[in-house]
Amino acid sequence: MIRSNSWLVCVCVCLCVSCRVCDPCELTVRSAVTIITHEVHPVSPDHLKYKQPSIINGRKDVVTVTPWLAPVVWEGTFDPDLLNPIYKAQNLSIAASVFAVGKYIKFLRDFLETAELHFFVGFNVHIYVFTDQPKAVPQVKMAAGRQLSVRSVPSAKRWQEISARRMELIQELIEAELHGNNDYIFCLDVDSKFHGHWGVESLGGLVAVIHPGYYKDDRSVFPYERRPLSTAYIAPGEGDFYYCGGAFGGHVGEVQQLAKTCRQNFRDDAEREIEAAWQEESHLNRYMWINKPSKILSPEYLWQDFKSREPEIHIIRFSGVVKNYAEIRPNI
Ligand code: 5GW
Ligand code: MN
Repeated sequence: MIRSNSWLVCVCVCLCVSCRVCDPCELTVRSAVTIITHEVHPVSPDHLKYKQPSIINGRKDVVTVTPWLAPVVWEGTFDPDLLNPIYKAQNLSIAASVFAVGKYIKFLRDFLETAELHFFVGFNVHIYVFTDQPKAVPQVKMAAGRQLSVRSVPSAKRWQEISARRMELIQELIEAELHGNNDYIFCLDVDSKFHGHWGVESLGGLVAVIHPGYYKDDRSVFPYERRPLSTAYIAPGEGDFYYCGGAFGGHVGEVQQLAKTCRQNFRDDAEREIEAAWQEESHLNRYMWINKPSKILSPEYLWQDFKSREPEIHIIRFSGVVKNYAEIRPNI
């Protein structure tokens, strides 16, 4: 089936044999249907004017491609003058999910207001807010083509409950509403603000953001789940990068698969009375290790306000605010 937005979607039915291609614990949680998406080549409008690309000059202080040949997006690796017209012609819709439960509702206004200024400006954007306080959702003026929907969720006493339900609600949202209407989705933390451009350069099949806290570290010190009993287990000599739980996304079909797998793994762990070190972030890291992201976003896409600026960070696009944990978190 060829979709109007230039994606070719093949549905393959995989017959499971013990071929050792898949990790056994992934096999138990994956459905027999795998959706593979292939992005077809970008089509540029005729006679588009933009800066000449160079094949020898570019960022030399950072790695801009992974060993599996996925681009790593840093300032200076893409040209919005070229990308925007290409993606504009596709009339895309980008969804974003954000949870604002309990005291975290106070972060929502800044998140929404700054999203208006920086997040996919000029594109169709649909933000889905999941909250236990729908009446407290601030009225934020949104530009044409942008909309907000509010979804009620029950209050939760423990973060672990919220975390466990995030993947489930994202999966349900995609299955019930996004397929066919939205092309991409990003799942974002609410305790963050946009400070700079975040646009179509971030689009890809499966998109992960490098965590700002560990990007210079050896993988042996990444805070992956290290107990083999957990489905999120990654051994000390394994893994690629440490990815953020606070921002991830991609094509809706890919994110549906991710959410479904992480949710199931979370449940399998719960049955064995084990909770991964960083809950869904651990499961996300396990998923992204097996299912290599097709695009990686640099820590420009989720910095932390308390961190001092590093020389390779030329722009901060989205950043976590400093929070008073004692004030905002329910009893953990
Ligand atoms: C988070 C931690 C402990 C207890 C409660 C929460 C919590 C998270 C909450 O009470 N309400 C809520 O809406 N969240 C959602 O989960 C927010 O979207 C939040 O941005 C996201 C992740 O939690 P964070 O931001 O506290 O996690 P870190 O790792 O960014 O500090
Ligand atoms: Mn956060």
